[in-house]
Amino acid sequence: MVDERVGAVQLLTPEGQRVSHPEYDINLSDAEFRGLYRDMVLVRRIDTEATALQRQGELGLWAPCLGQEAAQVGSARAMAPNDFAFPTFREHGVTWCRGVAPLDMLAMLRGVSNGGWDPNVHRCGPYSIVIGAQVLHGVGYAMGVQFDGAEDVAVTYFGDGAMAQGDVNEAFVFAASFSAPVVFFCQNNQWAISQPRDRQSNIQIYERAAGFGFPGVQVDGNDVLAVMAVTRVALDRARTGNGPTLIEAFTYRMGAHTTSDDPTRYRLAGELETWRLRDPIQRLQVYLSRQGIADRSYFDQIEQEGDELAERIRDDVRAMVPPTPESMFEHVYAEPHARMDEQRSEMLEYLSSFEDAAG
Ligand SMILES: Cc1ncc(C[n+]2csc(CCOP(=O)(O)OP(=O)(O)O)c2C)c(N)n1
Ligand SMILES: [Mg+2]
Repeated sequence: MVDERVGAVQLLTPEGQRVSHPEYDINLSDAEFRGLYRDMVLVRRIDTEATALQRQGELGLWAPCLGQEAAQVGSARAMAPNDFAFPTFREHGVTWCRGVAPLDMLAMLRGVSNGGWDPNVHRCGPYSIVIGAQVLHGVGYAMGVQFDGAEDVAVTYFGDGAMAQGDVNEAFVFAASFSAPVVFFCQNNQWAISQPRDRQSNIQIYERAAGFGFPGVQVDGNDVLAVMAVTRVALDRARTGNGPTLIEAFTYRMGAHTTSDDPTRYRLAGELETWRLRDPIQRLQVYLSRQGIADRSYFDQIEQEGDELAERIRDDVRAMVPPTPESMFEHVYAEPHARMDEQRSEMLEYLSSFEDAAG
């Protein structure tokens, strides 16, 4: 198999060796380095805990982000507080960095919320299940920012499979034509459910940007430093009026597509083993140890924090209160709406007929 990462921006090798790149670099304080490590470990912990909770019947579904922590944390930590993220259903690392509480990430998948959090508070949209829809939302938002004369940037996330979606390509055309302040962040995790990446594009994903008239860059998506460096440049470019960039983060979905999927039906175990050696957390851990930025006691402390977080999630998820049936009408329109009032009354009347029957 051709190693498609040749040419991808890398600042940290899978062995944890720092390498230089002619165009990209990153300088972080020790605390910032440790922060990236902490983010990735805790995100992995939330993810594995949520997967376990689904298996125990506490969640309807979960889409694991296992293996994609560097792509998500590196890009989201590059964003300014006022920038706006538009995630898919797999971006738990992004929502974590935007300050969304882990319990709120689980709420929609437990069926107790229609979204989970207030997008305006976190500057982060809800999880989008409709493939590619949030890319249009991101571009629309970015065009709005432009009309307002503000300096915020939209970062819209999507997968390799979404590259084949009409919505995504239409969003690219608008962003290019209007020089919209948006960063297109594609996590090429090699699979769209059971469809391999090479079934979706005859050329590498980042190369597609050229046809739309904006730059595309491929980055080692398991290298949190490279991802952060590349995203910072793309954000700057957008913020200074130079339009969109397509970032292809070359990574791997180490888990199943969702908890409803069995990847052993369509991919070889050897592929997973290859990618285990490129684990995004391990390589940063090796680097931090070698540089004396963090030691065993720090790693143990984060492990402990993860255990406590997982325990809290387990307890709190079971205690989540299901919404009342009529709450489904609450966010359909921003303002009160006669049709909604009518439908709500109709439903309440219908439900009360059951109470009568039971009584
Ligand atoms: C418009 C639309 N079509 C199909 C689906 C079913 N579907 C869910 S995930 C998925 C594959 C997505 O692959 P990719 O974009 O690579 O993202 P990944 O799941 O790998 O993160 C598909 C086809 C959907 N949710 N929405
Ligand atoms: Mg994919």
